[in-house]
Amino acid sequence: MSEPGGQVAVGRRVFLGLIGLGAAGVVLGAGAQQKIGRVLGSGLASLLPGGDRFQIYSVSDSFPSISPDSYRLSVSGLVERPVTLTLADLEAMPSVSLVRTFQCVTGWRVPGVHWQGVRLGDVLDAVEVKPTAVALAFDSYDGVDTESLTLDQARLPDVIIAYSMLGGPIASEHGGPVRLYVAPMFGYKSLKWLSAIRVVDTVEPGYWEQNGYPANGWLDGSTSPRA
Ligand SMILES: Nc1nc2c(c(=O)[nH]1)N[C@H]1C(S)=C(S)[C@@H](COP(=O)(O)O)O[C@H]1N2
Ligand SMILES: [Mo]
Repeated sequence: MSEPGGQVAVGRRVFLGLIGLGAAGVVLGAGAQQKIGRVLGSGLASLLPGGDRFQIYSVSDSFPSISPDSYRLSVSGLVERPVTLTLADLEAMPSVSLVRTFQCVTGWRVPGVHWQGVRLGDVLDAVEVKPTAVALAFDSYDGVDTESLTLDQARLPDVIIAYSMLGGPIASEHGGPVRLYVAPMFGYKSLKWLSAIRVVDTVEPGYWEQNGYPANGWLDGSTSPRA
């Protein structure tokens, strides 16, 4: 069904899980809801069986299946020492654990989710960000979704490159083996199947931002660059 680095086709049953979503919006107005509907309509969202009640999102019509051994994270751009990190490289760095409520902007939430990973700030320190850098642009192995953070946001202690979620390795459908977890912001900032971090000189609005979500997606509703 899947090979390392390959794509898993998502079946019709999963796609049909999208239908519950239209009624779920609570935070954004009708205009934004329509835009989001269009976004999700071109992809899928689903409630998969299991007790955690996460909805599995992918804006592409399939999702990547990446083996832990073949996983690579490229860190490049305005840095002194660009690197390509393996999962083992990440696991060898100091780790942080978080337990937080995960919140999608459409209204569903999952309390008490355990996460483990590496502070994004620690990775930035390791590659040495150049003085002209302002923001980060993130890419996904799905080839479609992208995200952004300002450097200040990226250095918050609860913004992590996660390799563990829900008490174990991150499942493929949740963006494993490695995803972003931006704890102080809504779920769309937590890019799955993280492939690359580019250090850039301007905020590049990500996929969801181009479709109506605020770039600064703080859980308290603030849309200012700072919390
Ligand atoms: N690559 C990728 N990352 C993504 C998304 C996506 O569609 N593709 N959806 C985002 C949204 S809107 C949410 S709420 C969370 C959902 O995480 P889950 O799919 O693990 O439940 O992933 C975020 N990261
Ligand atoms: Mo979301």
